[in-house]
Amino acid sequence: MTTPTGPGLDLPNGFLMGASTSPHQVEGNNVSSDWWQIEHRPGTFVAEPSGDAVDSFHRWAEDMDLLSELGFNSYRFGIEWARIEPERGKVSRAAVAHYRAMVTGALERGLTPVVTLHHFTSPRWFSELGGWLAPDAAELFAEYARTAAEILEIGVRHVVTINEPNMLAVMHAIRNVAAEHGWESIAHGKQKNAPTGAAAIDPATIDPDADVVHALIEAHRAASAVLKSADPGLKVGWTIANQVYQAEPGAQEVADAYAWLREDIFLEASRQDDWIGVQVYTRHRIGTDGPLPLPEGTETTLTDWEYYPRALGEAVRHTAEVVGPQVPIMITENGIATGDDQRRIDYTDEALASLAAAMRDGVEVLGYLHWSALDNYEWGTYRPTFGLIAVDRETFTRTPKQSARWLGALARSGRIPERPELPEARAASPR
Ligand code: GCO
Repeated sequence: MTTPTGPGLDLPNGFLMGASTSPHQVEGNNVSSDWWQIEHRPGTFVAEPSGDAVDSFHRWAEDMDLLSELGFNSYRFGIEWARIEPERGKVSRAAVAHYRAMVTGALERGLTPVVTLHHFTSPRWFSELGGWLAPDAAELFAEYARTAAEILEIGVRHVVTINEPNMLAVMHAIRNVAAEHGWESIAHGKQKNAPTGAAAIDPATIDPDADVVHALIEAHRAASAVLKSADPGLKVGWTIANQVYQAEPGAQEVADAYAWLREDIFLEASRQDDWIGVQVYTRHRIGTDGPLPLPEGTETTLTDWEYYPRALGEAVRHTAEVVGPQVPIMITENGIATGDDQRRIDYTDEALASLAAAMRDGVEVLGYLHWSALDNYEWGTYRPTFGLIAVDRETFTRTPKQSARWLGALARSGRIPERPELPEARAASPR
């Protein structure tokens, strides 16, 4: 694989280039989690249960070998709370040992671990207590963080407390609406249709649950305090789903109000963190009546999102604007669900060019972790393939795609592409 040519931005020393996964989506058999329960509940809306996923619980070393050999220097993976604490107060020492081995394995392969403590799934017992709305949710999560500190202490520098709290808040609100209609609860904001012919619940039309928003911020703060007291050198943050809300003419106020509970309140809550994760895929245009449908003929991906690579640069710029320059940014998820791997390269090339322009304009970025390392379980279905590496779900054989080699070569080169010809690419200003 030749190093991608053309103009490019030399990356800062220590810039992390790699890929991300999450436990429930890749490990398999997460049987003590609330998601597993939802997947197997009679009449569930979930099209496909996660099952074995891609068996990364057993094959994580192989995953890390591939990422290292491809040229990456970082891997974001998660610790599964439901494995660490399958019953309230009962810590599995075997699970702690398992994740300590993963941290050591990453470090031994030259992969800087970025570790997520909560990635949409919770222990069933926690959800049965009311989840994030349980009276002692923040304390329960902080206690889990205290246990997780035993894993992080052997060499993790960057930890994510909660993945996409803003999506969690939307999911709670959607469950409330589904419950009002007597529908199976919709467990993930990306499930567009309520079950059995009921009217579609479109996440874009549901406001996040404000009580959950505040509970998540409290839980993040409580866990951060525990982690920092366990290891003051730990860099603690969380990852926010950036939807790149673009106001149509005359709709700025509507767009700002729409973005507040869905994104900006979480960005503002990050101003005292060590870093913030940006997770972005596409944009959403907001008109005076709210979110606008995609115009006929818009190119979309396997998740029905608009193909819009420059969302990356726009999300980074917005995050920096709201959070402030004192909190560096890490891209912890960016990618595309597609069966056309060349389109994945096209998308990522343009996305990175928009990132380079933002970095040229002074935004401090710590790294770029692509979603996802592996084709995996996309919350109810295996159809949307985000992976740089394909996985045979019978044999679990891993096969790196051309995009994996292309991005790995970029990682090795220490440069990301610049595309001055792109309409929004900003003039390369001296840093
Ligand atoms: C999310 C999660 C990931 C998804 C990815 C693609 O943002 O929903 O962090 O688990 O799989 O974003 O939808």
